[in-house]
Amino acid sequence: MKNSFLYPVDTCTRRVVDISGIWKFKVDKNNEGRAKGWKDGLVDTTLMAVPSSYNDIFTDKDIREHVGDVWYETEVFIPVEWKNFNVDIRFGSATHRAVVWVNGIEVVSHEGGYMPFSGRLNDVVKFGEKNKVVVVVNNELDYTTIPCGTIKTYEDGKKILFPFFDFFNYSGLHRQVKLVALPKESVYDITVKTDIKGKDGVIDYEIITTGNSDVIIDILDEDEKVVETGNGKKGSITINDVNLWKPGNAYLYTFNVKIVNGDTVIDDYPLPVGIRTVEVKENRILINGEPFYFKGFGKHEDCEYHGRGYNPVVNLRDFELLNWIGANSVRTAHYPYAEEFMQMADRKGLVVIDETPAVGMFDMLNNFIAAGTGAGKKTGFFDRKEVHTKTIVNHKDAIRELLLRDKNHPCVVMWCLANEPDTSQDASAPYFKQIFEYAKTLDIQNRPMTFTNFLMAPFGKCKVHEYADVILLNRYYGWYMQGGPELPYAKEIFKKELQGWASTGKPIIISEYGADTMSGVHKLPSVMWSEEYQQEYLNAQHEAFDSCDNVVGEQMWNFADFQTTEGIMRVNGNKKGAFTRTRQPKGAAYLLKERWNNIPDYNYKK
Ligand code: GCB
Repeated sequence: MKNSFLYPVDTCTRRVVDISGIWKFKVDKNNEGRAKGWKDGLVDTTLMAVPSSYNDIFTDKDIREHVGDVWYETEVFIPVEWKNFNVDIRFGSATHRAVVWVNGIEVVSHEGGYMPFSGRLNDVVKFGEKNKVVVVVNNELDYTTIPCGTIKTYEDGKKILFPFFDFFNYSGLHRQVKLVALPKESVYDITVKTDIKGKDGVIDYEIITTGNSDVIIDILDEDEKVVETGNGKKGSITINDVNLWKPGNAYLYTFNVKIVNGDTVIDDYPLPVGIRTVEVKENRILINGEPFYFKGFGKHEDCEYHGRGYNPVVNLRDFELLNWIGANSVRTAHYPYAEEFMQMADRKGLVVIDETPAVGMFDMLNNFIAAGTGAGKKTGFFDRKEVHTKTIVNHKDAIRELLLRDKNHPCVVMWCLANEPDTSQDASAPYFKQIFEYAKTLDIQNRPMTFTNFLMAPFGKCKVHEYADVILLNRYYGWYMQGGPELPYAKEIFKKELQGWASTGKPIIISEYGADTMSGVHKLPSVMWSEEYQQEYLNAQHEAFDSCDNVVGEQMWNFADFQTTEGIMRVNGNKKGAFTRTRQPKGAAYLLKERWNNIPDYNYKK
């Protein structure tokens, strides 16, 4: 069996040791490490923090912008008493791909930068001794990878990466690395689906184990009292007088699975479960049967020095700010976030639209060059053959892994399968027909599935929206178009487009709207980039949303300022944050707080 996607936890049958920390590090400047056997051990190394992006730690621009392989090494002690366990090394993520060797032997490789993966160590480690772990991480992107980008190679061999997306291509070991000791017969996967029947809650479940011993289940409440029990690998358990998982008011039960042989416990795994329902009914999204209104942000995993590396302090600060501002939801733009983020969202009752890393399915670079030089015509991402043969395979893998990892989180109420693909192209339709059909087979909870539509495929031009259960719009009327003195007209144009989308009868969420704003720049009367303009812009957008009954949510872009590739459109990053990169409020944060405190979670639009 491959990777179990269950989050590693210590129980009476399992052991987890976090081996993150300071590791040895080496940038493979001449791309020679694989041929020269660096897998056996690195020489002339420097130091690196794990987890973190490696980009913003050094003062050397060549390392920050490095395209290709970087190498990591550490030593791990494997206790003798683990001989009777299955011993795995588990990476929370490696962006965008990695190969792992232990004592010179390959134990696992993984494609895709935002998912956990693990390799089995039993046959390659010395028990009771130290063992050498070497990892190569590669950050190259092309038209077939998820996300997408392209590389330009200069004559001297230097590679420059051009991501087809608007965030810095942070790379490295971004999440914790752990050793996991599992019993030989263990719980491999759990899938739950919850329902509400009057005052009771129902959990339908399916469990996969690696053996044939009996399985029993205890359902514990938040006081750790057993409230229900069950047995068998598949079944249904009813909880009387259930406490529901509600936005802003989460209640989590523990679905505790034990593999037993008589009185002996072979394995023990606790899964947090929240009882809630999600459905789309006409132009509304119902959570626990009531029409929900999404208030919040598109976010990023981004902060100074750590880059995209998981940082528990920033994670907690972000939850504090989301609570302060009255947000009830976020979209994990533009990739799956750390498992610890999802766990916190479950605990805090934050509603999540969970996004794959399928971003950049738009031929930005070629179209930009064509526009600048007048040469050539628009090239279409979906006109490329390899997109329909290779990209689609990687895209499906990314969806499959995301659903495996996040399927049981009560916070996840919707799957966003791609951000701003070029759906103005005819050739995008058959591609996404396949993507949606595939994704629909994976979620037994049958949650709504969608993608974000971009402004170059407006109503009437988009070829893909029919497959989406909910329309997600990223719109910048008043910023990228009709900005400054045209703002009053921008609003009216937006209202008109919304009426078009409303005619589909589907619910609409404005999944991005925002204006770049330099914190501390004030101007009366306003000009673009000033704090005053950001607030006027937001008021205009909100008026448009309130004019359309089908709009059931607003997620401002972005929660905080974030780092991007350098260029003439960005001043040390994207500045559309309601908060600065160091998580302090701009004036707009107070405006949003005021508005969102006056919008109820439920039944905003009757
Ligand atoms: C978008 C993208 C997002 C960008 C944003 C912007 O539509 O989805 O990644 O950062 O626009 O600020 O331009």
